[in-house]
Amino acid sequence: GTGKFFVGGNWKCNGTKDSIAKLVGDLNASKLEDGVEIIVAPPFLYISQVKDSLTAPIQISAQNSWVGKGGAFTGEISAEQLKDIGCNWVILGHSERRHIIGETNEFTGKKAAYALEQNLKVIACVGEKLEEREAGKTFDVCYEQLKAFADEVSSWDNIVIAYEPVWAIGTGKVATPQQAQEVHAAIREWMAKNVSPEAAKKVRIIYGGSVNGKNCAELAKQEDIDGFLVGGASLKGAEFATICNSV
Ligand code: G2H
Repeated sequence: GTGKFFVGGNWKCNGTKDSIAKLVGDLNASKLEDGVEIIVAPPFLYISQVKDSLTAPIQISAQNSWVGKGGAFTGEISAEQLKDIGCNWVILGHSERRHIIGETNEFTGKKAAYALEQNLKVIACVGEKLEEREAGKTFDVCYEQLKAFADEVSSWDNIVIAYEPVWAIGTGKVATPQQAQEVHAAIREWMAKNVSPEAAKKVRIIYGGSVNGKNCAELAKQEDIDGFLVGGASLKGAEFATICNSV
């Protein structure tokens, strides 16, 4: 992609007021290179705390948003509410939402379209499960998930694509740089054919799945890896800074 290298910290359902204060303190004290776009995604409850205490050049993302306008949707948070508290990004289609909560491709695509309409930027996640990889379906699964986004959104300008093979998530089993590059290149090709050559060139495709301070540099060298979405290692300020500075 032609945009800045992009690193996201997905804190998932982790943290307390105290542990988050410590993490933000560590991020504020870290040295982050210029020219990298960085976001962190705290649990909804702590977004305001993080926003009020973060002085490092890091933007804030939510980990999910409701598919439409707010109202009688118990337990949901709307895109409008995220904008209202100054949160400008949202992660959508994370595999934990797809495979644990049961969100479908279509529902996820609609969420992305709505969030973009509300001027949020979207980190759109795709990725295959282990049995899908073993059955040779990696590309097909990713293409189907991409198509569900493409069917709903009118522009990819404010979308970052995250490729996260499910077998590599939180397992310590990172994709090799070659495995990741192969899928990233395929995603870019799909974009060129099905969206536009311009969008394909421009879009940032980031890798997620057991990225850490040790494996990030090799992955970052791959031509089509434009950044990372980091889970476990983003809960440690110094290690997350190392990953942000890996390019
Ligand atoms: C993949 C990633 C962050 P982890 O889900 O989105 O998590 O780095 O813990 O594998």
